[in-house]
Amino acid sequence: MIDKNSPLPIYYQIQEWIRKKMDDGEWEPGDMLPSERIFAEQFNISRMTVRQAITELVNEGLLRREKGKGTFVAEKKLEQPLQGLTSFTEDMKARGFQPGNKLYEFRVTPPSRDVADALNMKKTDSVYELERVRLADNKPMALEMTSIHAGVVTNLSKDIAQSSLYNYIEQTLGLTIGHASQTLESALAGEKEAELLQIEAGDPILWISRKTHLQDGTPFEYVRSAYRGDRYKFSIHLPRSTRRH
Ligand code: 16G
Repeated sequence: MIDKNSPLPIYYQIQEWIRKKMDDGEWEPGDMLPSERIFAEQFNISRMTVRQAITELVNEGLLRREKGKGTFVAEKKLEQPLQGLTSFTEDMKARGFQPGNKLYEFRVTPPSRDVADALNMKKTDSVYELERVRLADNKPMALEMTSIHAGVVTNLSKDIAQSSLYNYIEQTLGLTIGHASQTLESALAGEKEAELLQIEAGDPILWISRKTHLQDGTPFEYVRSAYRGDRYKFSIHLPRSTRRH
């Protein structure tokens, strides 16, 4: 298993051993790893070496540490393509997960200056403010803070906010969603994100901001979402741009 005469560093050999256990399905997402002490005794190596091996796999997202509990095999990350304007509900259904929602906030207010700018609103207009934790098979995936132009998307209710917003907009209101622009930035979870996403403060998250328009160009939605860094990876197709001479 571990060859102390090999030119490969021992921590690396331990990592390969752990990876193999996971590849072979012997260790599955959610399984707890033996403690550092047991590892060290089993392989007759120092705990520091074990810690180094594990820390790198935690940083890669293959393992996760839970304070006071131990180290666990992490869930596989969900790969989300960034092209195509889809809704959370559609994305989860397409993957065979049961989409869910926890609605923490639902109110109608005048828009903040940012939202008014983003959605071309007057100060006297109204906006629906929603705060939702989006779930896949009951597990929190993302926290969404959504502002919806109340003059465009009318009669929104708590019930609707607890299911699919895009479905309501398209099927019930008969509007056509056209395009969106998005930005992504990495960050560390603060207390609020950590609590709602069931992670630790300081864990990695990805903030996505989206502004969405109807087909006629009217902006109707401005959303800031915090995605769990350990549950998501984003993919994008990159056609070679036409070269300029
Ligand atoms: C996605 C969108 C969000 C939209 C929601 C509608 C991103 C970053 N966000 O989560 O802008 O409001 O879908 O989902 O992709 P729903 O129809 O399930 O409510």
